[in-house]
Amino acid sequence: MLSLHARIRDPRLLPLADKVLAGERLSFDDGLLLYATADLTGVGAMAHQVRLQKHGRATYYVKSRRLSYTNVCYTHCQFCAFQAKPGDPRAYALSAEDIIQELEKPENTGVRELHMTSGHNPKLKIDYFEDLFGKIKARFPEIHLKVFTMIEMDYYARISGLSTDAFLDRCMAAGLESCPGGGAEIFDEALREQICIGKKDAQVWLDTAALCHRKGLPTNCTMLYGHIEEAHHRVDHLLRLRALQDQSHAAGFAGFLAYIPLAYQNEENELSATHVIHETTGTQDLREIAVARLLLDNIPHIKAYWVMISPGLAQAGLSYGADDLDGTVIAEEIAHLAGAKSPQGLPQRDLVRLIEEAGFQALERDNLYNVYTPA
Ligand code: V47
Repeated sequence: MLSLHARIRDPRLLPLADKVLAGERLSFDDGLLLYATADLTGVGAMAHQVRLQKHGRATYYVKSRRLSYTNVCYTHCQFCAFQAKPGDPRAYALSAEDIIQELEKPENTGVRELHMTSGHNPKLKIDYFEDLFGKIKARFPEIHLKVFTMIEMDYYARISGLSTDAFLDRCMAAGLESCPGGGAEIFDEALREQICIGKKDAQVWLDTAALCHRKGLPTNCTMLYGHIEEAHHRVDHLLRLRALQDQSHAAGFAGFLAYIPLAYQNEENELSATHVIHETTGTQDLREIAVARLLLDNIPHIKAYWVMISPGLAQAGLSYGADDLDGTVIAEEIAHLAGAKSPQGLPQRDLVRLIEEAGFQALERDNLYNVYTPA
């Protein structure tokens, strides 16, 4: 097999390859170079090297049901096609009974994770969430509850008149087990003001994630890319995640389990109505996965999110640093309402085929990356 150095064509990447092989951390400027170079396969080769060191050929997926308990949202994110303002005929909020009825449908048999992110609906307070989590866990104790972006958590704690700490204690006692990585968007303050005016700032997202970690609640993290941001915004975002993960690890907590680059879906939203923004391309998507694997040296799992970049490209992403295809992702709405062309869910057999045909080992996992052995 060719050595790593032999697979790199841009000589500027060679010192980075040295660092990768020595297990040394990459810098902000290294990150800029990873975005600037035309040598995508060189970047991919470095990311793949790290992926093989950390995970070998193991590739994870989970049987996941997506669900949003409400689409009513008082925050104004220009990139979002999901939100409904009160009075909108599409506006809804689901009860625990509605969600249980949904989960009882045959297509949800075997689901191991309920992943819920939603709008910011001022009518829903702590008692709603206690009722929701308590009833869902009572009916489906085997389903892991992964709920709230950091921004949702901050919002619902505030309108419940509680500190985030107290809100979290009550949600965890009712059954909350981990949190998805959404709501991070892009941390740069000026850019955030342009794509999600009025949304809580980066520090709120980071502080809330830090609090979750300190309470032993694992979370994921994301970055929304492919809109009006530039490479330096992305490097800044990734390094802020890395710094927080350092802190959480130093304090003895697992912190972020996975990072997911979210490719901007450019339909039916205000951002695309006011800017010319093209769909992300294959090289952009593969580079995001690879750069994440290289810069986020302390976050164990990198997902190739097939919903936003297509199953075929996510499969290629497994050779560019990703070790996780997310999962079956039944009934996803946020990306699909914004124009995602991927299927509304992939059967387990298709995920396994994607992974195995790319030469990797398919492992069904739970939310904490425990692997299920086939019966
Ligand atoms: O918070 C909204 C983003 C997030 C668009 O933790 C958009 O395992 C692209 O958080 N184009 C929800 N993205 C999705 C999410 C997620 C996805 C997969 C795995 C995990 C995980 C989390 O989607 C939102 C927002 O950041 N989003 N609109 C859009 N037009």
